[in-house]
Amino acid sequence: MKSSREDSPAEESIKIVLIGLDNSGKTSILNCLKGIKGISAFNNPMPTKGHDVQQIEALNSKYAIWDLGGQKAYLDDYFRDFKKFVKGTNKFIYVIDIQDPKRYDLALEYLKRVISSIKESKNIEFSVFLHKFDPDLVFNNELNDLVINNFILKVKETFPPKFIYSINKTTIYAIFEKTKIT
Ligand SMILES: Nc1nc2c(ncn2[C@@H]2O[C@H](COP(=O)(O)OP(=O)(O)O)[C@@H](O)[C@H]2O)c(=O)[nH]1
Ligand SMILES: [Mg+2]
Repeated sequence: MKSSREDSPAEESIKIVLIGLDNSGKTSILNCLKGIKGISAFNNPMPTKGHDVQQIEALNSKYAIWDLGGQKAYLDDYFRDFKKFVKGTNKFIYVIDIQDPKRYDLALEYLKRVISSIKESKNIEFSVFLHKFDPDLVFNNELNDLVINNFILKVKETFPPKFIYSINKTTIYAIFEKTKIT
């Protein structure tokens, strides 16, 4: 869904782009940032169609947060016209559902495409959110420290040398907790 404000974003707002596979938690993160925590935890948000832009004001700064719906059809569209997302962007946040190891490889594949689409652009911060890292996360055969550490290695290998980025564990089941791990 396109927000009507998209066409006239405040010049001075900080542009953040949230991108990642569908169901990774982008819209929920955005809702938390907007202060409507809880709603997304109890109701499944509708999958985002296309992209949505929300304006948020916090700590005397204005933010324009672009939420790129992650369904395959849209992701492929984004790469056709990626300049639109890169233009004026201060920060990219790539969101990965840590609880979905079956789609780790797909998430890495898209991460690679995102990185190669923006690598020419200077001064864009880049964060990876290993999301749904809930406080009560239960480990099992498919999901455990070893699996996650291997995955983190693969995430790191996806970035070219000298590319500056951070990897963080995030969850909506805390007061938006973000722990920097690299
Ligand atoms: N366990 C858990 N579920 C989450 C978290 N964040 C979002 N979800 C759930 O993941 C699903 C997909 O979230 P959504 O925000 O629609 O993902 P999007 O497609 O990337 O926008 C929803 O059912 C959310 O309630 C989280 O931190 N932990
Ligand atoms: Mg969404």
